[in-house]
Amino acid sequence: MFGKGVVLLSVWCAGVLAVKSTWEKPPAVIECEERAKDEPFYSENLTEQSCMRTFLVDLLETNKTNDNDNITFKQFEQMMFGKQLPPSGPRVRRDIRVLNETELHKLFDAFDVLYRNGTMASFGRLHGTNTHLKHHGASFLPWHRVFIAAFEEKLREVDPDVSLPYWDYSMDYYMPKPSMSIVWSKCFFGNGVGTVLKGPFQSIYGGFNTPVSRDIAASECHGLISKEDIDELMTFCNFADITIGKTLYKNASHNLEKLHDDVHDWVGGDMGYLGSAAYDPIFYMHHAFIDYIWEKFRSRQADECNVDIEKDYREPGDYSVDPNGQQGPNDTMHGFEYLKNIDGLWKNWTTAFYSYEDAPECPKCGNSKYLYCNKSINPNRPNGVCVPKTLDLCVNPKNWTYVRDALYNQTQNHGAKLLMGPARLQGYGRTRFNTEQEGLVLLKQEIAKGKFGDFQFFILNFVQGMSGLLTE
Ligand SMILES: *[C@@H]1O[C@H](CO)[C@@H](O)[C@H](O)[C@H]1NC(C)=O
Ligand SMILES: *[C@@H]1O[C@H](CO)[C@@H](O)[C@H](O)[C@H]1NC(C)=O
Ligand SMILES: *[C@@H]1O[C@H](CO)[C@@H](O)[C@H](O)[C@H]1NC(C)=O
Ligand SMILES: *[C@@H]1O[C@H](CO)[C@@H](O)[C@H](O)[C@H]1NC(C)=O
Ligand SMILES: *[C@@H]1O[C@H](CO)[C@@H](O)[C@H](O)[C@H]1NC(C)=O
Ligand SMILES: *[C@@H]1O[C@H](CO)[C@@H](O)[C@H](O)[C@H]1NC(C)=O
Ligand SMILES: *[C@@H]1O[C@H](CO)[C@@H](O)[C@H](O)[C@H]1NC(C)=O
Ligand SMILES: *[C@@H]1O[C@H](CO)[C@@H](O)[C@H](O)[C@H]1NC(C)=O
Ligand SMILES: *[C@@H]1O[C@H](CO)[C@@H](O)[C@H](O)[C@H]1NC(C)=O
Ligand SMILES: *[C@@H]1O[C@H](CO)[C@@H](O)[C@H](O)[C@H]1NC(C)=O
Ligand SMILES: *[C@@H]1O[C@H](CO)[C@@H](O)[C@H](O)[C@H]1NC(C)=O
Ligand SMILES: [Cu+2]
Repeated sequence: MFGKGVVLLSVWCAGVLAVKSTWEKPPAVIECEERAKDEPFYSENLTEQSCMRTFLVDLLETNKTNDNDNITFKQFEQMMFGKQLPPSGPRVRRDIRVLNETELHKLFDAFDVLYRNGTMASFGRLHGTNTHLKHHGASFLPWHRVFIAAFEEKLREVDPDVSLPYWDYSMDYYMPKPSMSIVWSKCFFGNGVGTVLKGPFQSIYGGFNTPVSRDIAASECHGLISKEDIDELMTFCNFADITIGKTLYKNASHNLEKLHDDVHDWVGGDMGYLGSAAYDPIFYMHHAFIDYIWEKFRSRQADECNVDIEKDYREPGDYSVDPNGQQGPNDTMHGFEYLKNIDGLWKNWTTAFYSYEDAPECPKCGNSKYLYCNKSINPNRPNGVCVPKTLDLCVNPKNWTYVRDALYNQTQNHGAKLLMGPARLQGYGRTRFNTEQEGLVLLKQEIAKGKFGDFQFFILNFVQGMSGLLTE
């Protein structure tokens, strides 16, 4: 199942479906259940449900990379991205709530261009293809570091003033209800439940032939990353201490990939599946924060642990859960074949390419009008942690009028010069159909093909379980 492209990020705890176990289980489901037994929060019932769900989503498959995607990623090799200074110069990444209005608008405009000219879909497909080459193992951190830096470079081709912000959800964590955070307003990510119809990322299509959707805070199994989680990571010294090897999610509390999976599943919808996650712009801001945490870890490794951070990797034979993962240090980096996995550990990514501004802290909170300090909001909140305002405090948001299907052919966005995309067929550059309804039709066609065999009775539940993806 690992090579198939779509895997629910956290395997053991998706428990949305009510299932009766009277079918003959396919080998992939049995294998998934076996693996789950090694996990710290093992629950037989939940595992059966979530392995089944994973299996069904696998059958739907998202699209594999195509020729156009290959051209897109070849460009990074041509510019020797990583080996030479980035064409658009160094950049600083900050929490998204610290950006001023102009900066936010420039960011959203750049996303819009990359969406309309097909770049976002190329990235979404690369991420969702051969997922075993960069998940559940040692290459997870270095691969995603390069992937989002490459995406950021594309944003900067549209507008050189833009850099990729991070979303520090360890602030949202201490809100009474993190789902009420300002990020879920029109000022930032837009609505957190159902099809994304509000805010700057409205009406874009995701990996399942449906508009991007979310289902935040739907399950108690998945949470955001807390300051305590981060503090625990910082007690370790080696790459192997915080990454996954042969065994899935061992030592979960100090495993950065597992913690990251939980955030994907907490957001839900497209973000909950490897095949579709990178179609939701939140993906990039989530991963920028994971990369930020990793960078803090690396600083500590160098300063306090005396570790050579360009060489410290996992041990041979213990690179990834999937034995075919090709996640060794010298294996090529998927999609960026001119690089090796270990090249993602070069120091100069964060010296020559990008650097991080520290996350906002009390009392100033980065001068953000969306963050504040109030100790009484949650007595468990560690000192110095800012509290995001609630989503009702997004005042006078811009009336976003992005026309996602508009032909892409203008100099716009604050005068930035744009490359002109190729003439586009309807839906070109996306994996997409036009409407959610058509997506549902596709799913039903797949079901009708009998792919699900003995599992037909299960499908209704499955479709309901997918409601975040298929209906508002
Ligand atoms: C697991 O499912 C069985 C059958 O539905 C039920 O009797 C049992 O209580 C469940 N166990 C847990 C821990 O939920
Ligand atoms: C794109 O490149 C990958 C490997 O980089 C290859 O497996 C795939 O066949 C290529 N796709 C096309 C359509 O050429
Ligand atoms: C970054 O460091 C690596 C390894 O030392 C080197 O090969 C690469 O060219 C460097 N990149 C830049 C932009 O200097
Ligand atoms: C927003 O930040 C940019 C720098 O990125 C600055 O040039 C601009 O003046 C700021 N705008 C406002 C309204 O503060
Ligand atoms: C889990 O971590 C503890 C220390 O925190 C260590 O003693 C133990 O060996 C680790 N287990 C695995 C399987 O890595
Ligand atoms: C990777 O390649 C380097 C240099 O070619 C070599 O020194 C190292 O032993 C290799 N590592 C592994 C695990 O093969
Ligand atoms: C701080 O939070 C508490 C509890 O939510 C609230 O009652 C109080 O008004 C807040 N204080 C300020 C200055 O916002
Ligand atoms: C937002 O813009 C649309 C299209 O320009 C317009 O129809 C609508 O009335 C506007 N809404 C508000 C609240 O200004
Ligand atoms: C695209 O832009 C070019 C140059 O600005 C212009 O000549 C052409 O008519 C435009 N095409 C469309 C479909 O707008
Ligand atoms: C889309 O725009 C980006 C940024 O300008 C550019 O790098 C890319 O080549 C464009 N893609 C297409 C298909 O035109
Ligand atoms: C994959 O792409 C083809 C066209 O290249 C399209 O017809 C098909 O619907 C796509 N499948 C998915 C699942 O997006
Ligand atoms: Cu990923």
